[in-house]
Amino acid sequence: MIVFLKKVRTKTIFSRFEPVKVEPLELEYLKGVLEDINVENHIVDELYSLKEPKVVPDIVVLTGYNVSEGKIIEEAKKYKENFPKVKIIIGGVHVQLNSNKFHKEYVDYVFTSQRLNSFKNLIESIRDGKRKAILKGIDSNIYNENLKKKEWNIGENEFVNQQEEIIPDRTTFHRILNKTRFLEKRRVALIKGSIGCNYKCSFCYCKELNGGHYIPSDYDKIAMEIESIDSDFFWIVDDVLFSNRRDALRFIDTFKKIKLKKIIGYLRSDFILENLDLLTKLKEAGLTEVIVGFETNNNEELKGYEKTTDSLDYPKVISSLKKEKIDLSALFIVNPDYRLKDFKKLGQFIKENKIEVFTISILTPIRGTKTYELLKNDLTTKDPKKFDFLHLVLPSKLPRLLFYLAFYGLHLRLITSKRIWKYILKK
Ligand code: B12
Repeated sequence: MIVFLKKVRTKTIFSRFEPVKVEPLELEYLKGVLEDINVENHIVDELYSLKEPKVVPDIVVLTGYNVSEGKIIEEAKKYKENFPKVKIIIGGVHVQLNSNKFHKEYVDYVFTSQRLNSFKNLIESIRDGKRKAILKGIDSNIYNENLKKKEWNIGENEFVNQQEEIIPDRTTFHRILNKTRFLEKRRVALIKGSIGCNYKCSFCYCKELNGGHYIPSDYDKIAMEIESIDSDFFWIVDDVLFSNRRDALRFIDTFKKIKLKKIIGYLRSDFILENLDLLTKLKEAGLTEVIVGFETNNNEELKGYEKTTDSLDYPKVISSLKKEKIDLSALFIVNPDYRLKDFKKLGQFIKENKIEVFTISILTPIRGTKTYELLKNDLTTKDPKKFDFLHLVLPSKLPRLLFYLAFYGLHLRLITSKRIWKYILKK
């Protein structure tokens, strides 16, 4: 049996510059599952020119983010036309909460669950010719003898309630290692520790995943995984690296015991402020860069986002990170309601606090979130490709052209950043 594991990517304005280029870790997890049960498999990813071999696949697994929704469906159709006997499986974070968009005649299975053991069970049942009509966490397109046609059977909801003992297969990573980057930082591996998120920001998609069930990281497991990978930087992509002081202390304890590693991770500003005394120890334990979702310097907007942070704390957070020489990537959101004075206020904040590296997103309701439910009737487009955080998908107060000018104008400061220049020169 031969399985293709394919990440369907869509070029966005962001990905054209490719400031961040990393391994398709979700496919490496699926590869890990297949290697364990001795199933031949091939990762296909055009970003790294990993082409599919010239063989007939028995199963094609497709994954991709919201922007690739249309492209995933097109790919499924193309594969089914080229190889009529192939089974098409679709999964991944976008699919998990938007399964009905993929209920097409040329698709066979759609994963609403992220449980890797369910993936293993499905592959084994296809391989062994066992037909299970309805599987937990999987919608299946099955032939109905009475109706004489295929119909979609919706699988029961399924959540992951404890860490699964599955290790990603990093052969692909080691092939593409020298092409990976996080801005000026080269040779960057991804690490996933926790599942879901235990904060409740209204715009965020991640907290909705896994049915809202949060499973914390096991730092010993992460450290062991990191020690087995040949890389210079390790980006732990969990929504928050630590949600409380105890977690941070456990992290310091674990990472002090292993050879120093350079870690990039997400932290909240309130956590940093409440634990300023730990920053030196965190730096010594390997924390090299933190990504902080500040979102906005306007407390009214923060309240609307249910972010539960206070923008008056932000300057202290930024200066404390600088003092410890921990790099910062600051994340901001601009609202389509913004007038020129709001853009100016944000620009001033970035300048006054000397923020060297930042990204600014245009508030984009992602299907599956609370913000989406609130604003879905106001959307000006339904084209998935436009939901890349860099397009207006809601009506703006300013004329659109002026909005975009102000939005891109805010980014001009980035050309004064040493880190950005390092990235450009290295590229
Ligand atoms: C790193 C990252 C990236 C990297 C790419 C990472 C990669 N793996 O290739 C970069 C920086 C390039 C990127 C870009 C974008 N990203 Co991004 N990214 C992330 C981030 C931080 C981590 C993703 C990751 O690699 N996780 C590690 C893997 C292993 O975890 P996982 O995907 O959850 O997979 C697990 C399970 O879900 C399951 N699983 C996954 N796939 C499948 C498939 C099957 C069949 C099965 C059974 C199971 C399964 O198994 C895995 C192991 O547990 C997430 C936020 C987050 N904290 O998760 C956002 C996130 C995935 N990105 C998002 C978005 C929107 C984008 C962009 C479109 C926009 C943008 N400006 O960021 C672009 C466009 C990319 C493109 N051209 O297609 C959204 C996706 C929303 C959605 N509905 O699709 C997220 C959730 C952020 C958010 N809160 O909105 N991203």
